[in-house]
Amino acid sequence: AQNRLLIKNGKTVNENEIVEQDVYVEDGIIKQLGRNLLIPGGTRVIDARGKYVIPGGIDPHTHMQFEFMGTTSVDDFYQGTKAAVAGGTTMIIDFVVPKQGESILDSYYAWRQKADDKVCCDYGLHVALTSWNDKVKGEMKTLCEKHGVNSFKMFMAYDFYLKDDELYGAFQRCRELGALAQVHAENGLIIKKNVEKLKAFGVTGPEGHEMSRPECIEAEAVNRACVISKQVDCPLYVVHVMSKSATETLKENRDNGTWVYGETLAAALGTDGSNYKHSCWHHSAGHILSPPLRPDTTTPKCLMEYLAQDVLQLTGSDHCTFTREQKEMGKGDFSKIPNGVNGVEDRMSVIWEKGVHSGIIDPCRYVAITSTNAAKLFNVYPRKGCIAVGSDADIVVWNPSKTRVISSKTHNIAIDFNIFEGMECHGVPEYVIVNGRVCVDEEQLRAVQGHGKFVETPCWAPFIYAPEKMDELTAPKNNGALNEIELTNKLAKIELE
Ligand code: DUC
Ligand code: ZN
Ligand code: ZN
Ligand code: ZN
Repeated sequence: AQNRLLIKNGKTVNENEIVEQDVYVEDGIIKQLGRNLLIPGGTRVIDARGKYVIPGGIDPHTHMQFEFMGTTSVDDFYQGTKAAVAGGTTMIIDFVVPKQGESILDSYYAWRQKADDKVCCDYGLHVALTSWNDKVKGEMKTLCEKHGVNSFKMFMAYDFYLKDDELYGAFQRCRELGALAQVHAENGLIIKKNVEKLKAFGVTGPEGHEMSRPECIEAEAVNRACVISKQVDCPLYVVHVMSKSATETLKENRDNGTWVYGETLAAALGTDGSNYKHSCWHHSAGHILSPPLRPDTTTPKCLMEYLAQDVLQLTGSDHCTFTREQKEMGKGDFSKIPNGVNGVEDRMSVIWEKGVHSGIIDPCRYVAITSTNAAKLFNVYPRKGCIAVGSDADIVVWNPSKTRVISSKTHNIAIDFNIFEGMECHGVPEYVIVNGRVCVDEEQLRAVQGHGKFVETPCWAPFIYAPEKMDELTAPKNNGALNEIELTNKLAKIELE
């Protein structure tokens, strides 16, 4: 009876409550919750006594087999999702990143082709806008209406960044379509200048990376994106918030009426910028991602506290893996070190360790920031992101009293390095159930290539996450944005005077 499963004696955790109850699964769906359930004979029973039964992790930020900075990230959709499952993540949302000028629709199809037959768990897609024109505008509509895409990412750094007027147009289009605008927030223009300056000064090593992109460069871009989104009145999602000042900027804008969500990364919570000073070149280069880890070593704890306070709402991995050899493309020029780190496998453990085990968040908040909030914001809730009757059986039996040590010797990803090397993590995913199938069984990985499928993420998600914003849809409140009512009033006043 592969298709029937009873998880007994555990504590189910949702964002709002912990309940001692059993979970009965049939044909990939949660069918019953409670004690003393009536179950057909031949059902497999998993004993979860003393363990938490949590919704499978949703990683809203990955880059599998991504062509970037002259090379391709090595975890493909098979190995990357296999590793995800090993770590207790049962859905990823990857980024389609079209070449500049390429049709975003064609690029989307290409991503589907890369992923569909390979994925071990369900996946969704965001689409990046690397150019801005009428064709892109038209294809955005098609992606939203026909292909289950509800989020578009704009880079403010890298060669393919959008300029402010283009961001404005893209945000406006997102607003029209009910999609979520996402930004990679760093000031690309200033980074370029800084790289030139540092090189002229003779800085070539990995330490130059963070020096060229300090916190203020991130905070400035967060502010600019917030200001534009407020003027356009569209919801905004800042991916990979990596610093205190960027978070504070985000908070300040939200407090002033900007509709903005913030995601931070397992990397930012589990490690820090002191690694760029490591004597081993490969070690430093291995930690390079953008925005970078921060030299202020109190940052990880601070970001966790921001997650606890709902200043930040979600956690991703930005999983984008390059081997030592690939990183060597930047030997002698830090700006050519491919940007990216691991995280899809270890995110759940790292956040449990740094968040729950260290007493900053409780298991409910843990579920919210690793799963529920992503499900809500990308509109797959309550199908995913909770333990509820009718939901997909994406479930993790989490044993909080076991520990494991993260190591590249035992990890399931394709690189010969792990940014969390040596970290002892309390909390182990003992069973990981993906669409009703036991894919980690007593800690043994049994992921199945092609078991996952593409999951459509329909539009209007941000409005569903924040129902009070529904009003604004029909009658925009004036949050400081220049709107027609405001303008008419102002002009009328001028005429009277
Ligand atoms: N940052 C990274 O470090 N890697 C992939 C893309 C990005 O924005
Ligand atoms: Zn990014
Ligand atoms: Zn070395
Ligand atoms: Zn990314």
